[in-house]
Amino acid sequence: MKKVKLILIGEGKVGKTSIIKQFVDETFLEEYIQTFSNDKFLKNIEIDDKNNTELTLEIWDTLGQENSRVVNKIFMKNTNIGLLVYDITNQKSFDELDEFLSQVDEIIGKENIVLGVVANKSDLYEEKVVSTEEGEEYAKKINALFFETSAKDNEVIQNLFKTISIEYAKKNNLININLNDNENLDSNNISNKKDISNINEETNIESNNILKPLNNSQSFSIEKSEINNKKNEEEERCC
Ligand SMILES: Nc1nc2c(ncn2[C@@H]2O[C@H](COP(=O)(O)OP(=O)(O)O)[C@@H](O)[C@H]2O)c(=O)[nH]1
Ligand SMILES: [Mg+2]
Repeated sequence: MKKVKLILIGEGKVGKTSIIKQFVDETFLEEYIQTFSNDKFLKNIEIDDKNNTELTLEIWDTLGQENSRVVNKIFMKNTNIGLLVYDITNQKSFDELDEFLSQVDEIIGKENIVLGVVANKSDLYEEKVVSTEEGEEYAKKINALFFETSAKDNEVIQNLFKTISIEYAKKNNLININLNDNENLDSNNISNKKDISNINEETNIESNNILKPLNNSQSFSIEKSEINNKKNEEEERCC
């Protein structure tokens, strides 16, 4: 099976280890445990349900030395998929993504990697300082997909890994997705945008969360009304 190297990059404490843990073990830890070992996690992911096509994701977690260029050089080598993670309650973590991106560009070359921008801790919406629009705009600028996630609540985590893997597979011609058989579309003529939106719809249906692609169907977040509903439910329960 094809092995694909995926790395999570971003400031310390934005939730990189938590995102991996939620995806791999479906667990979440409240307390912060600094990552000391350069852990690698393997997980198979289905990218084409109809043809049972799978990839093996080799997910690399940082050493907890996110700002060391020397460490990052080894860490980033031969990466296929890069997730730039920030914390929506921490402006600095968002502002620093550009520095991480420039390292990616230096070491791998932006054009050789599939990129995602991940706005984590969406459950802390009341303390949000980086707006969804800012995150989306940045993702668009650097040609990356955008995801708003909560490792704590397992929101958009499964969708994140699946969508980015499909994007990788498409860019590397590993799959030829033609979801609407009736339209008899020539896959070579499908515009990138249309193709991606179809995939997003499919992934959304499978997910337990209510997910709506935002602009151009290239980004994912929980609908605001869904968050408000949750808030109301909590308020009803508590008082
Ligand atoms: N509320 C909330 N806290 C989170 C979330 N993700 C991570 N955390 C917390 O943020 C802290 C740092 O997380 P960690 O995964 O260790 O960050 P890393 O340094 O980027 O690997 C820990 O205390 C986590 O419990 C999230 O989605 N929501
Ligand atoms: Mg960590």
